[in-house]
Amino acid sequence: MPSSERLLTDVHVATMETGETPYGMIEEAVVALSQDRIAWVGPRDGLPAEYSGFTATSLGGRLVTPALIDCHTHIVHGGDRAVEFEMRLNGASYEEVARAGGGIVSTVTATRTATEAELLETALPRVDALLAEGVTVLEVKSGYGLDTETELRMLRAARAIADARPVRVKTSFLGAHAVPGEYAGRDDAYIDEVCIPALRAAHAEGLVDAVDGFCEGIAFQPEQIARVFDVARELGLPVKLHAEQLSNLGGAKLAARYDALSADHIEYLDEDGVAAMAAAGTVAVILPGAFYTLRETQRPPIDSLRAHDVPMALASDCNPGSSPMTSLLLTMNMGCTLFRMTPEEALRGVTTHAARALGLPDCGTVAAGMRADLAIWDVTHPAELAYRIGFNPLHSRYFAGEPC
Ligand code: DI6
Ligand code: FE
Repeated sequence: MPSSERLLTDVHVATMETGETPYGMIEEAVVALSQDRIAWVGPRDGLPAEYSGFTATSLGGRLVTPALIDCHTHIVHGGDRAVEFEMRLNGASYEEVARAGGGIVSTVTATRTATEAELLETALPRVDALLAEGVTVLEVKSGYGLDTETELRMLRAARAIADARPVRVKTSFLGAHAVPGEYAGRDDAYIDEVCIPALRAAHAEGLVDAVDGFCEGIAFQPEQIARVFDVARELGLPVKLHAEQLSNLGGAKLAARYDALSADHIEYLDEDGVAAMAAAGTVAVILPGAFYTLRETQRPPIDSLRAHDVPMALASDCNPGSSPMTSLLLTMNMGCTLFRMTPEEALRGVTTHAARALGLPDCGTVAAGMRADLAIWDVTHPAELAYRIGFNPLHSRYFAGEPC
């Protein structure tokens, strides 16, 4: 019998509130949930009388954290690129892979031929892998359609994830991801004739929560992204940007000029870009899965981001080409081991700062008034979440106040 008023007792809570204790930790705590919200959290001895009649569940000394948030994914797409991965490891050159129809083009072709139901069905096992590690909010991008019809179909499939599973979905329109074959050499025309009209159509259908782009030599130039961002601004949509992943085109600065929610990847970000992000309150989304898969060697400027107090989020970047990864726990481990983030930064990166990268004020910490989205873990210290490799200590998840 579901109860909408619950007490979680015998827990330690990493609230992720900033204050005196690392992780905002409260030992020997109680969390009171009312409907889909957190009503109260604090030390067991301080529980106000009004909550003492709530239905109590003892969690046996387990750790409670905010539920995890994956703030950058391309989880909806057709096909995969395992054969291309194998070809490359058997010595095929980039050209040979491309001639065999590999690369991003193969994912665009597979996505264009998939129905909405197929896009949903193939995304769900990947979504389930994330949920099994305590995720309750998932960002999903379009960007493998590159025509209006397919971009909208991807976004509809993304929205459908939230009907199929207990998870919240935030969508980002990524029409400016790559130039499709039929527009080769005519990237400006693609932006004007396809990307911007598709954005307007997707927005009119209520399918867009934010607008993203890929600012890179192999994708789009800052002035082309700016044209898309102008339309986002006109439509009242926040922006984010794949910036400085392979080179420095000043994408993060451009994003900051548009008060972007986030600039993502940013391996090649310079000090100027960091300062611009700090001034605009733009979150740095760190994506170690792509760094690892591409065997990149340039690391994102973590020390400089820290020095400028730029909030750092961590995300899976789940995509079939550069990050076929569906684990935020592994992402946290990679953030620590590859980039020297601390375990506390890593946990903040998939909770508080991930919420901020999505413009969500109602999740990412365990505090009164926030959504009752929680992860319960079989660990004694929160550093264990980032420390282990390939081990999932999730005990249970609460989504909108209900265990699941
Ligand atoms: N950056 C990436 O690493 C991926 N997209 C992006 O904007 C690559 C996408 C792919 O290869 O399918
Ligand atoms: Fe990405």
